[in-house]
Amino acid sequence: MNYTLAPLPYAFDALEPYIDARTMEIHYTKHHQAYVDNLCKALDQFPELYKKSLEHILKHLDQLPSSIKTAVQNNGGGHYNHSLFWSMMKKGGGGKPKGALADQIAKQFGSFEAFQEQFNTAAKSRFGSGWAWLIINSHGDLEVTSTANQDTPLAFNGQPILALDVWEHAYYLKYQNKRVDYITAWWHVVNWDFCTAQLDR
Ligand code: MN3
Repeated sequence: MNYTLAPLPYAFDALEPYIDARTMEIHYTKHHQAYVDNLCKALDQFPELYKKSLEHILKHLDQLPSSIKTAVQNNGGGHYNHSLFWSMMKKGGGGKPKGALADQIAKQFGSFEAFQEQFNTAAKSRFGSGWAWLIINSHGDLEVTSTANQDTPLAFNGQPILALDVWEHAYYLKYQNKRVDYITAWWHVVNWDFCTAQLDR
């Protein structure tokens, strides 16, 4: 058992009123914890896999023993995605990125607003459960995309820059079926400093 739940970088109520404390508490202590536990349950059967990084494992899912592939894809992805997601938000976040990320967004999408619109569309139109992403794609360009369930951009060689969880568990208590309201509110807590630092990874 090698993976553990890292401390949340802020209090459950830090992202109020945009993301409510009860949702944060359940999302982190129940959902994220379950991904960690179930990832370990799968890897415990093949402990040598603990020597590989989670990123490596998620980039090479086809190399996994078939008996645990789906469990690792879902729960390893869940652990990886949520770890990023918590860090990509902060109290007093929002606004626009600065520096290198701002420049690259302007170059690639024309403007921050044009990028935001593409991202919103990806987040709104992801059917069912999944994630919206800004990634660096395999050509080294910024790209907006989305994934189903807990699939990660690592599987298609994408490096995450910004992520939004659009599973209902991320917003249903406060926003019910109004995913668009959740997306709109979430922009107020984006941690652009963390996202910008992802460019240099
Ligand atoms: Mn989630």
